[in-house]
This record gives sequence, C-alpha cells and structure tokens, in this order.
Amino acid sequence: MTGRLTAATQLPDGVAGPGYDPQAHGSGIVHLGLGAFHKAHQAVYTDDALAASGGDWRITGVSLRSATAAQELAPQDCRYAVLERSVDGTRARVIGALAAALALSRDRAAVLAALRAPATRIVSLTVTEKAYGIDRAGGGIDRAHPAIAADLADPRHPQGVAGLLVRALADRRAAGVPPFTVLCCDNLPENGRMLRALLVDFARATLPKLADHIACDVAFPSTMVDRITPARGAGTLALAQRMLGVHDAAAVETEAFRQWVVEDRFPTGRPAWQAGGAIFVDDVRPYEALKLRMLNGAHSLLAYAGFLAGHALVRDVMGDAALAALVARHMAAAAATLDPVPGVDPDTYADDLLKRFANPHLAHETWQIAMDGTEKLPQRIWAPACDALRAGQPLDSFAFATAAWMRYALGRADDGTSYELRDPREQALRQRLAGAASAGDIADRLLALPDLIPAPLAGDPGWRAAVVSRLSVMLTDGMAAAIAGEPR
Ligand code: CS2
Repeated sequence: MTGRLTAATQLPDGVAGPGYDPQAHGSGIVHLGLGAFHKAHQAVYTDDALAASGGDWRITGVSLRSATAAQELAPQDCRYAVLERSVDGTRARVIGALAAALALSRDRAAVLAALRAPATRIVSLTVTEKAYGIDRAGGGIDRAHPAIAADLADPRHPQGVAGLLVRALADRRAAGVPPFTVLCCDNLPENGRMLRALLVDFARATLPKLADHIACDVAFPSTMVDRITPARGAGTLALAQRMLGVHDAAAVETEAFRQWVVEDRFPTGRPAWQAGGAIFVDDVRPYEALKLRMLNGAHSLLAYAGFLAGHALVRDVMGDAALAALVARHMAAAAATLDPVPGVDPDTYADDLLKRFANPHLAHETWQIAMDGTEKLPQRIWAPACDALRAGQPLDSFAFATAAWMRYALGRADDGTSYELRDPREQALRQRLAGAASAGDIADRLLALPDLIPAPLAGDPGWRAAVVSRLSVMLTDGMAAAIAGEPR
C-alpha cells in the first residue's frame, strides 16, 4: 500500500499540481453541495483563477447531508485529483482550491461561522434541483418541502438552503458585515432569480424585516454550468492511484470539456474565473436555455429510453444507431425553440454534444440521469415543448421523451425487473399509477399531476395523442420497438 495524497505529495511528471501556494490564500467562498460536480467544475475554475491572479478566494466546501466528502478530503489536506478523460487520453491534475471540507451534520458551528465570516464574499451552491424547496408555480417557498418545513418550524437551527442562507444574511446584517453574493450553480432556469425569490419568501415568513434587505442588497447572478461528471465509478480510485502513485479517496472523473457562463454581478468581488475560461455576460438566459434544452433535455430523453432499452451507460446509447438518431433529432427540435445565442451555432453545438455523449472513457449511467425526473423535465422537456406548441413546431421528440419518462415511472423494465425511481415525488407517482393499465389512463393520470406539466401543454389534445400513441407502443411492444417506430 502506498501513501495517501496530501499537500506534501510529490506529484509524478505529467500530473499538474496547483500553480500557486494554496497556504498563502485565505478562504473567500463557501460552497454548499460538496459533490463531484463542484469538485470538477467551479473548484477547477477557482484553481485556475488563484494560479493566474491570486486573492483570498479558496473554498470552504460544505456537504448538507452526508459527511462522506468531508471524511475523504480531510486526511488529504483537501487535495484531490480531477481525471479529465477524452479520446486523446486522460489528464490528471490535483486541485488546491479547497481550503476546508465540512459536513453540516457534524460541523454545524463551523459552517455557520464560515457563512458569517466577513472574509466570505460568495456563497455558491450545487445542491441539485430538488434540494431548494421552490414552489415552481408560485416562485417562492414550497411549505411542504421537508427542509423548508423544518426550517420554518425552527429557523434558529437551519438544515436547508433557505434556512441557512437567510440566517447567515441576518447575522451578517446584525454585525454590520456586507452580504455575500449568492451564486446558484444548479441546472435550473434563471437560477439566480429563482434563488432570490426563494430567500425573499423564506425571510418574509421568518424575519420579515430582512426580506427587503435580501431583495435590494444581495446579488444573485445567474449562471450556466456545464461539465459532464458521472458519479464516481468502480475504476475511478484505481485510475487515480495509477496516475498519482498514491491513494486519493476523493478523486473525480470528468470530461475534458467545461463551460461556465456567469452574470457579472459580484458587489464584493470575485475570483478571476475568466482565467479558467469562464465567460461573463449581462444576461445568461440564452445560454442557459441552450444548455438545459439541448444538452440536458437530450440527456433525459436518452436516459429513460436508453435505460429501458437495456443501455446502462450513455456511451452505449450513442452506440445504438436508432437511439442516437433520436438524440440528434431531439437536439434539433430543442434548438428550434431557442432565440439566437451570441457566438453559438446550434448545429455545431449539437455535433459537439453528440461527440461528448459518445465519449468512450466516461461511464455515465443512464440511471443516474434518470433520477429526479419531476424536478428536471419541466425546464428540459416541457418548457421547450410549450414553446414548440405555441410556434406550431413538431412535438414528436418532446412527446417521445415524455412517454419514455411515463414508461420509466412504472418502475419495472420490459423484462419485469423492478428498479428504484429515485424521485422526490416517487410516492405521489406510485399512488397515481396504482391500478392504471392502458397508455391513455397512465398518461392522463401523469399529465394531471399538480404543478408539473404546464396547463397549455397538458390540456392540448394533439399533445396527449402524441404521448399516448408512443406510450402505447412502449407498453405493448417494448422500448426498442418504440424507438424503431419513431419518424426521423
Ligand atoms: C445530467 C447533468 O444528471 C443529469 O441530469 O443531465 O448532470 C449533466 O451531465 C450536466 O448538466 C452536464 O453539464
């Protein structure tokens, strides 16, 4: 057994370490959601920014639920490898941007202290769509969401995003410390505006005097984030060991590509993320719609159809010519719903996405992407479908993706094997579907789920027919037959 990766490890030739002295830089960011995506994305940009321009911008990473990430990172001085995998090979680099790794369940006082610290000028988040507790219809808090309900009941001991941030902003205000900038990095439309509405509404319900302060004085830039980062697989740590010569319990595997488009509103400053290639714009919406509809929408379609057609990995889906053609068709349908995006040719963007999805070195599970469909499909599938309906454009691909999700929601594959849905509305889905047998019945029950599929779409007879006809083939002849039967 060799040693463990730490700040003192002599990295082998070809493995880049931090291009700066991490100890010489203080922490200026608290990041909530210390998962693989953050470690492969914002932390890498911050590493590049520190190397290029310095500053006290290291990151205090916080896991809101499990303590695993903190346990993996602590014995390694928070160093870890990012393994960038492409057809050209694998590149390893060790990141020094993380200054501390905390778990809310274990380090509550330290987390609150970091959020209150005047040195903390940005709080960024990758907690997944379902963790916020947003009422998508009304735009404020969803009082039935477990973390929102818990924090409303006991705002002094917050567990969730809204409770923690509002409490921290209140403490800072009381101490005369300027508010931090809140930077949502989850795949949600207008993610900054959405998080602002969430915090303002939570403050109204708990600390009404703070609501105006949050609305007027706190910046919530929106961002589009992109880097395909599968959950760590069986081979990740072995690959890291081979490349580093030491054990790294916190390594992440990702693709070589990365993109970050950010609205440049940081009243208390920000790292020079442009050093890592981040693009700063006034309005992120066109980029965000492009990515959510073309990349994430196609991802969701291929996850449900691919999983049910027997493909465990995205790269296997892309090796199935009939399904790959539907993925390309979906990108074209999604692109037709978009306003022009400065500097982006949608055809080239789609070609690049198809190549990224086909990356033979990334083991990205369809089952991972299929998770949390009720949180993902509104912005990925149903918002563009609504636009297509309004514009008189074809609905085929959106209807196919919706039928595939409905088929998936039944929780059993064509051969009868059952699987976990992993969706926050899993119980509601199961209850609704109990006893439903025909495609029409299943579709009607799911189209009528409250606050999910927008009314103009759910109530459109043409849309319903397009969904039901596909679901019917999926149920009677199986997913492969449904894929084969789609018009190209
Ligand atoms: C994926 C995303 O799991 C999913 O839902 O669609 O995580 C996707 O890989 C990233 O957004 C790529 O940037």
